[in-house]
Amino acid sequence: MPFLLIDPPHKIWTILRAWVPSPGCLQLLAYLEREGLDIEFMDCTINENPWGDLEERIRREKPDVVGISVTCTAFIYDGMNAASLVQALSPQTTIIMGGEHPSFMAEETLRDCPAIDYICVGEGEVTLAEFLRTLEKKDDLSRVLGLAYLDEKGNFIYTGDRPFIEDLDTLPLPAYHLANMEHPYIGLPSEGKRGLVVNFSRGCTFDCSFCSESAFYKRKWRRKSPGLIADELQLLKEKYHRDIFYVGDNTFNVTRDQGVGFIEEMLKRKTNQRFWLQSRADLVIRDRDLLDGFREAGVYQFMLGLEYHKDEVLRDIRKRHSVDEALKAMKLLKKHQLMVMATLLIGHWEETEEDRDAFLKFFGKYVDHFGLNIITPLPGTPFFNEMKETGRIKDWEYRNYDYLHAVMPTREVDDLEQLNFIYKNIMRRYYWRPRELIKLFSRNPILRHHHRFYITQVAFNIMTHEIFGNPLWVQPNYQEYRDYLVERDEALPPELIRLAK
Ligand code: B12
Ligand code: SF4
Repeated sequence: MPFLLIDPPHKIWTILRAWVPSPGCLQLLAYLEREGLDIEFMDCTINENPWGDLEERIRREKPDVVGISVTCTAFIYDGMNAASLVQALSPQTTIIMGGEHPSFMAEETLRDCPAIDYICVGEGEVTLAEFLRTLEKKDDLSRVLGLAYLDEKGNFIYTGDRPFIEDLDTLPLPAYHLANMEHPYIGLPSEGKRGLVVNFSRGCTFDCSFCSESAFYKRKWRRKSPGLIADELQLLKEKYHRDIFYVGDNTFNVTRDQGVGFIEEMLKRKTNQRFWLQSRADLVIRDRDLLDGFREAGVYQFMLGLEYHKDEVLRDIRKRHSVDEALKAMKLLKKHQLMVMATLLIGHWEETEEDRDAFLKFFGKYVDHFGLNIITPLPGTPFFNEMKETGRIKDWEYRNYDYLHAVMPTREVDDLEQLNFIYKNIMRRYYWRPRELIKLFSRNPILRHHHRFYITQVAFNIMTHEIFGNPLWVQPNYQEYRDYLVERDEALPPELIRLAK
């Protein structure tokens, strides 16, 4: 029974212009392939004419089952539009959607978009394989754990939690052969020419209130063993010539042995690849004696979710480390010649102008890569529930839930546009300082490359947008679904108008 997995047309990450195949989709495909299922993949983000190409493929193949991946809340409408299009072109196709947002908001998603038949709630591999087999045999789908759907009477049905795969080493290597790895778009231009995003673990044992991954993986952490990680990296080097990676694991070194093993393997394999890892301040301090090893193994940067410069706020969002620890971790990384990327959150309820000045001063001193975000109540998180209850969420347009747009006011600033302006202003104040501009000529090639890319392309584009009204950058092949429908000269059913934005 032919199954087509779709990463629907959506915007790519405009801040770093990262254009990479979804690691979740590639892992899912590899599993299905090993199970002997008949699968194909379409990453619409690299198509020149994304909606038109999707239309053509569905018309041509009319697959029995289509899977749509929607990890980010901000892309849920794109996923719904893709489902509606598939249903309109091939009504007999069964449509299943998966990913973080639809898992958390299964009922809402099913009711908002009748074209979706099923939602896979949680981790996809085992559920999807079982779903496809059960569907083919026309057996009872209510017995497949991890599925959500509406029955004939419109009742919401959830079949129950699918247990997590205990050992991620049992998974095959991601199906890179099904992605168009040589496509000129695929890469991480801010990091280097042959960049990619990879994923070696799932979840995190901490419970920051705003974090959707910790909620999605129920505060559990599972990882691939260092040997298997090194096998994947070696394949990426030898077959696909990829040498610089953003390792998307929420927290790479939850346990110390993961770091030790990774260092050993990478030193042994000598693949000469570079890595940007994500971790936490307290874990960097714990593993301070491994930092030289990490550097020698190819790690050039740690991204730490340091969030804010005030302990009250860190306590409030359950960060479970202190500002002192954040400072210590940044200093340690610098001491060991590792770059510091900090992901930071502004837009807290009690935040004042003075706080923002202090924030910039505090982080401006050590950070090389300034990952500024606006705190966002991602559906599925404790923070979302709290904000919903207190009535603070002002913008319910999920497209804006990308950490770059304010969707909640602060006590002082009620106007969301004003908060968006404040966000851009902090970015501007950070990057246009002499200390940052000097980095354009840094002796560290990665830092130099990053700053040249970021300042001359991203920051410059934002500045000319604000001064002269030039359009903000979006990938050249991006098309709004609404525009595609206009191109097709087709009116949208009224119930879908909200989605077609
Ligand atoms: C890789 C990644 C990226 C890549 C995207 C690559 C791509 N083509 O999608 C890059 C770096 C470009 C990126 C950018 C952004 N990202 Co990002 N990213 C991640 C990251 C680090 C890893 C995702 C991953 O590989 N997970 C592991 C796999 C195994 O899990 P998975 O993808 O969820 O897939 C599983 C299930 O969901 C399910 N499943 C998924 N799809 C389907 C489909 C079907 C049919 C079925 C049955 C099942 C199924 O099965 C899969 C296997 O078990 C996560 C954080 C994290 N560690 O999870 C953030 C994360 C997904 N990103 C996030 C966000 C917000 C963004 C951005 C919008 C901006 C930003 N501020 O970061 C941008 C734009 C997104 C984009 N696609 O361009 C958020 C999303 C939160 C939310 N609820 O909205 C996350 C969770 C991080 C976070 N909390 O901030 N990102
Ligand atoms: S440490 Fe990072 S990944 Fe873990 S719960 Fe907090 S924000 Fe999420």
